[in-house]
Amino acid sequence: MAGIADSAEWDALSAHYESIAETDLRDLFAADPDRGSTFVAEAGDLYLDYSKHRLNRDTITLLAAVARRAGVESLRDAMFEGERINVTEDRSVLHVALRAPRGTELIVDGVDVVAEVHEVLDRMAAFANRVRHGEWTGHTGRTIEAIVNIGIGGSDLGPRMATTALAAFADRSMTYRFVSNVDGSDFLEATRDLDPATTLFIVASKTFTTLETMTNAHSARAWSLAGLGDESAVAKHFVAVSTNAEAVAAFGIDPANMFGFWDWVGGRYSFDSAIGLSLMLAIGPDHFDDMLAGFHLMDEHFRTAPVESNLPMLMGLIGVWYGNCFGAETLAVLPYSQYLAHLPAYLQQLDMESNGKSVTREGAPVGMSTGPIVWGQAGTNGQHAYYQLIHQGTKLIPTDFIGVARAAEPIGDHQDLLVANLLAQPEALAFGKTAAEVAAEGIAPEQAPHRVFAGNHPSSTILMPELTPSTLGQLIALYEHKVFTQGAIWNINSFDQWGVELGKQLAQRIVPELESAADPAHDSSTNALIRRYRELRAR
Ligand code: G6Q
Repeated sequence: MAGIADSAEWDALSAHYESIAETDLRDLFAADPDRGSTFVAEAGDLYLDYSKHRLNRDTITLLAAVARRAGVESLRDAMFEGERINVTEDRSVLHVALRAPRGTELIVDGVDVVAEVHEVLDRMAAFANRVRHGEWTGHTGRTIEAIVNIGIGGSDLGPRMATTALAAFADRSMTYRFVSNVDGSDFLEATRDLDPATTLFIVASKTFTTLETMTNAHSARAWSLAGLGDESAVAKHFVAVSTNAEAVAAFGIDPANMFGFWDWVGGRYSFDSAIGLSLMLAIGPDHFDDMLAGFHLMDEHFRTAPVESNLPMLMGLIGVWYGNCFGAETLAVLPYSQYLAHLPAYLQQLDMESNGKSVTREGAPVGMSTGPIVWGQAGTNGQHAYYQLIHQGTKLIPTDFIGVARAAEPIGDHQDLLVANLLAQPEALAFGKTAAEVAAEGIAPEQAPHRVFAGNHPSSTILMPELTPSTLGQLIALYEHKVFTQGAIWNINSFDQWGVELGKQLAQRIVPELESAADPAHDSSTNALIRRYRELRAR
């Protein structure tokens, strides 16, 4: 299949780029005073302002033509119908089925996957309610006070991000911890102040073979048994989330306490499956349902809205515009909500693991720049650190600002101050400060070049009324489908992760070499590092 770059639609976009590339955001706003209220789109509770981008109506029309030519809509429909669009693993991609309403139907290989999803959700809800209501007790009969999720990557980042995001909805009488790193200090610090008699571990691993997770799970079991002294305690203090029932049973977890999911759920698309059990324990089944409804709302928007008003498609296309026409390399995601502190790390995996690919679905070189480097942290902290580079550096950094209108628990004027910063930054980035404006402030001429802000730095602003389970679901689905849109345009498989698999194998090869005294068998650098490590460890 010819790549999108070989199409007439791409040629038209490229020609248009040449004509608009030098146009400044100041010019665009001067030419169209209504721009701020017309270059906007809404879906559910999310309002997207994309007026501060270096584009006009023609750009959107041409980008939409590119999307149609690339077959974004047909690939989307294929995903929703359960086709095996994850071609390298020969799997369906059905995270949208995880939030399909009860009673709807999606038959894949003769099985109604929606019914299966709700069966697991019901089991999760029954379990979560027992723990939350104190009916599920530990080995000594005490109620559970701490939940520790052990998982990594897709089995960690989602529940970790969402448990922080929805802390205002959580049962505050329990403690929630997340252990992911194989560095023993992660486990030690997470459990240091916990009591084995009141701690429940969730071992979350799709494969139940991942080195980090299994190492932490075994340490957790040893920690529990050291405190409780009896193998039978495992059944009361460990549950599993996995697709590998055999390995779960071999670990000693009662299969009745295993919550399953399916090979058509990718790790980074899984926190609304059983992988979100820790989140459900925190916020309760009803709030979890509200979150799924939020996801579904955005799924339906993505499935039905025309490209030009489809939020995920617009965001995906704007990313393609900067990445492939302007040559931007990164995307900053800056949520102005402390509850969303883990969102950038979550989106890093979602985007970079999905679209960090260099060959097409057919295996040919992709021939164009693909997924961006995603980075950021919660505002306003970054303003006192790296925003300098966005404002006055030499790089083009498109930015997503994310804001929440109402605070979960308002105190004083914090929220207005937070939102004032959220609004001020995109404005300053877009419009900068000219030499004339600097001079008018009475700045000495030799200082002026340092005080000028070139402006013309593009950004989107996403606003939501409040951060709730539903709006979080909408936001995450928005980014999932944005990533999908871009992958479809580049014709890459956004649903495999062979680079991650490689990492899983490489370390396994070195482990025995660290233990042995034999000559290591790598390149000279790795060999020298292995020898140095052996030496340092022995000192
Ligand atoms: C996600 C990736 C990866 C995966 C982890 C954990 O899409 O595949 O981040 O989630 O490697 O894998 P397990 O759940 O199998 O332990």
